[in-house]
Amino acid sequence: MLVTPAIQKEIQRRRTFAIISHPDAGKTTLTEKLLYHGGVIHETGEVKGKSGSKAVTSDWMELERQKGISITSSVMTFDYHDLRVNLLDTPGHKDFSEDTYRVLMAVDSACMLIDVAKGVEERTKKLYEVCRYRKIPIFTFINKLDREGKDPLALIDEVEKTLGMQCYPVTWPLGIGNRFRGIYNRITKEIMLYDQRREDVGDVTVIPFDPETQMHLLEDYLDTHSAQQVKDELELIEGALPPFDLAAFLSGEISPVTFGSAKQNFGVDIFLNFFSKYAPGPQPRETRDDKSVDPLSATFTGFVFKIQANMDRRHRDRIAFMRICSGKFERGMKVQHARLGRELRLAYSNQFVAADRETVDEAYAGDIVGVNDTGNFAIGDCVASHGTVLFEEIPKFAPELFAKLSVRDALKRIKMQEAVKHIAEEGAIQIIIDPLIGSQDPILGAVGELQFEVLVHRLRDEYGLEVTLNRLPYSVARWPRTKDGKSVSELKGSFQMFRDSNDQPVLLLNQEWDLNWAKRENPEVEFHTSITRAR
Ligand SMILES: Nc1nc2c(ncn2[C@@H]2O[C@H](COP(=O)(O)OP(=O)(O)OP(=O)(O)O)[C@@H](O)[C@H]2O)c(=O)[nH]1
Ligand SMILES: [Mg+2]
Repeated sequence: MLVTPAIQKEIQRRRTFAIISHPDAGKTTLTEKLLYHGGVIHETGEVKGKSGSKAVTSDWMELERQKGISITSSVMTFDYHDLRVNLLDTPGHKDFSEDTYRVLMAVDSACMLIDVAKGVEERTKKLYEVCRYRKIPIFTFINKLDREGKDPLALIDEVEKTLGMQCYPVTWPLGIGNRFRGIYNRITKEIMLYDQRREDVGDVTVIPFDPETQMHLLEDYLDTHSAQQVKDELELIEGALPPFDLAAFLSGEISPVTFGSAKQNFGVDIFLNFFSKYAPGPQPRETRDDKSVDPLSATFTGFVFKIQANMDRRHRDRIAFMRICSGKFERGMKVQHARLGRELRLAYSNQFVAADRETVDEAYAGDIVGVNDTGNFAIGDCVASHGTVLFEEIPKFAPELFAKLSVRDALKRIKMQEAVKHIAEEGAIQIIIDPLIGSQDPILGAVGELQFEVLVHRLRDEYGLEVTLNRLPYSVARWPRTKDGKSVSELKGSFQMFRDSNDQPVLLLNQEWDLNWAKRENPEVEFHTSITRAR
């Protein structure tokens, strides 16, 4: 059964997307400018701003502000014309990439940022591969045009060759760095003139421009060399490019490219307008039994892709971020929780702009709602208003760094254990227990160094705990399983077994070499890099 036409209309106006890239390309800066255009904020804070300037909205966590990098993904909802946009700003640093990968499970499209001077960087490449694998359509935004960088044609060529994806330039830059004079919008056949001194973002001079007959106009705005270069470039792309192929975009084969400067809020509105015209609405979701859930289905379904503790520290809250996959969400509704196998009432639900929240009474497929949680939800959990639904599993990375924590004030040990458990539920660190020692002194596993740094900082900042981290020599974690998926708690070859937070046996080893040995000794056992949270 499908939803009513009114609900259908709501679902179809949802656009949910993530901004992804290598660190520092300008994702958070672009996010801010998009929020500005969406009317959510009226003044944009400078990233890594000087003291006194307004802090960035989507980097709301204390440590993000100190370091000037994004540590955790952040959800922002705003209206733009007829659309309800759910935007997810993701961290670029590889130590937080698990968070970014999870976000990519929850979106229908992505905007990939490229720094004009740096081109396609390593993390961007990895994230692109995830999008490609999941067939997520990708917009490309080439950022920092106000700085010197690569020639646009060379960049397009680099994107096409390194990523193996075709580009469709929607706009074209007129000059770069000191010679940056504006952007030509190929769709509307207009030039937007760039003036760094302009007071208001709306203060942009727009002139109609037809490259077929008006190339001479370029000389009015650009120096002779740049004018000639742009002429040559435009002749080339106008002659060689077929019209925009929407189907090829939606299947992830071609990417529309816009140029701009997020910092100067230039070219951002062109991207947003193009996005609102072509970004796909909520897409069907695959389930574990190879079925597909139609977003317009009358049954409400959703899954949790992110958990965040202490967004509101005073209340020590815990928010489970849920992507709605089908139907309509109503606050207070009862849902079937697949992992727990029981009914649950979703009593408190919020919609977010970074850390600011508003109670939400209704939401629709495509939306992301933050449900206040008292411990019922784990990442990957699925809910449905009727029956049981299990969506694809969310990948979990094997930790590669291990440590133990000690707290200076011995009386605060219990408090520390609770705090660590709280933060571990977000999925950034994993708790592993040595059965001989017990749960009072756990081993912590992380994928990257920065996660440990964040943990120590948050324990101090959010819980008032001064802790010391003592690194352990392990570097490999594997979950031993039989061929038919049952856990194995004893291995041949005198290996010590640990237990994870779901009480599953896990093997910790110092190096890959030890793993090879374990495999040789136990040929009938499979050594998994991760297991699902669901028991
Ligand atoms: N000149 C110039 N600087 C920019 C532009 N966009 C962003 N920046 C600067 O680049 C730096 C990084 O910007 P962020 O927005 O924090 O980058 P990010 O991609 O969110 O970084 P992570 O979240 O840590 O991966 C900041 O100093 C910004 O001010 C731009 O268009 N021009
Ligand atoms: Mg950022």
